[in-house]
Amino acid sequence: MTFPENFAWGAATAAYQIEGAVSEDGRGPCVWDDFSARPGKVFEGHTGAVACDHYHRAEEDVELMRQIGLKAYRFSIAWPRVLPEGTGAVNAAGLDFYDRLVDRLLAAGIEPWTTLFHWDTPLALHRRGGWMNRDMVGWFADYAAVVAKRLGDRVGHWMTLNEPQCFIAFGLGEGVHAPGDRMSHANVLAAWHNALLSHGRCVQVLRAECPPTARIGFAPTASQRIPATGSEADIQAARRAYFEGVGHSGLWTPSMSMDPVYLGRYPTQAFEVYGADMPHIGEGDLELISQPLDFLGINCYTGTKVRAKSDGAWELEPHPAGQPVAMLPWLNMMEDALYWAARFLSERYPGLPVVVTENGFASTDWVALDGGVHDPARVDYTARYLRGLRRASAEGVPVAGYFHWSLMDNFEWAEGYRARFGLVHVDYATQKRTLKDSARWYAEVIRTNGACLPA
Ligand code: IFM
Repeated sequence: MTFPENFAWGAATAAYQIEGAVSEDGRGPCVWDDFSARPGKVFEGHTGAVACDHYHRAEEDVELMRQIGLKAYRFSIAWPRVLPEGTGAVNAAGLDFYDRLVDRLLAAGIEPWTTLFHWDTPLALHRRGGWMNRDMVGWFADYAAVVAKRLGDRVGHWMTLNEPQCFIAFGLGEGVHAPGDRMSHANVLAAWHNALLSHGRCVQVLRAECPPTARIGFAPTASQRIPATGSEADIQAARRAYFEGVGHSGLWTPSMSMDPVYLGRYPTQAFEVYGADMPHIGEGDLELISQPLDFLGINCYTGTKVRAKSDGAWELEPHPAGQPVAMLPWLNMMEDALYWAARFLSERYPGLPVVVTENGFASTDWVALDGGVHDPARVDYTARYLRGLRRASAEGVPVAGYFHWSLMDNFEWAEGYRARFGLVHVDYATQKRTLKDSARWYAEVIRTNGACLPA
């Protein structure tokens, strides 16, 4: 059994996590430069100042992608590298960097999939209110236009925002990500609404600036819900928990991001649960947010099982003792997560190809005495998840792509460099790259279009 023809086998990264060179060639500061410089915010004071030095090593990194046989590479553009102040003057050197990257990818036969925003809000805009300021909608649109005018002739796939759940809920509500604010729920929801409006306006700009063949989506994440058993009652319980569980997992409920975007409305449960904290929804807001998209992106890592209760309600099932887990405690190995995510999402938002815009596993890999990097847990985790995705495809869910997070080990936000997600190991002292066993295994998965995965 294989994946569909022309399946986009890829890997993903984000600018702040790999580029480094934060003060070079005119790049302006972003909220993560500021946050990571504050004591106690990031594990052992790590920052993205150097990261994987990808800014200087892009050529070598594209060569690694070619060796793995990637068909597609998802990367993000650093807004403050293109517009150091967030608005106004364009930094030509910053834009040139991405221009060269796109050309290198195309020369290597790898399709560029570009994300416009993966959390590196320009500090200058944060000081003007950032995502709390509705002007962000226009600022983001202007930035998107600059990038699209330059790259739109060669980039075929675009994503507006990556995981608004993290830069809004973690960044503005819980304070554990940049900019580190702890605002009221009402403020967080107002910023959420501004982020969704920015997404919608950005789609309009991309449609205007790019050829009609451009494929546009976004990359939210969600708490996946997995039926505890194959019974119809548990499947229905998981489906309800997934979309109606607003409040139980806040903005992580997929309907909070995807209903406005794909259906042009917030879920009714949001009004019931959040009441007066719901953002002001202006005339035309939901029309703007729900611009038609071309693919249904989802970042999917883990999940929780759900069981139907005898009274017709549903309950989340605690993970059993001994549950397989990655080195980050939130990352439980839930092998059916991709199957159920693809199935539930395409039921609720039909008609769009499903693209797994991120999925991956965190470990503490090192270079072994034999010179290799042996990461059997990543291979096993990924095989199980991909098997689920292949099953969804076999049952008729239109799956169109999979992007492994990540191409290489990188700056894992508040966790610093201790969690390694890469297919490629990075020695941060020397910047030496080593293909892990998982990279060689993934190369075979790509080569066989998934046929080599266990049944
Ligand atoms: O590293 C992050 C990425 O930036 C967004 N999605 C989840 C990944 C792993 O935590």
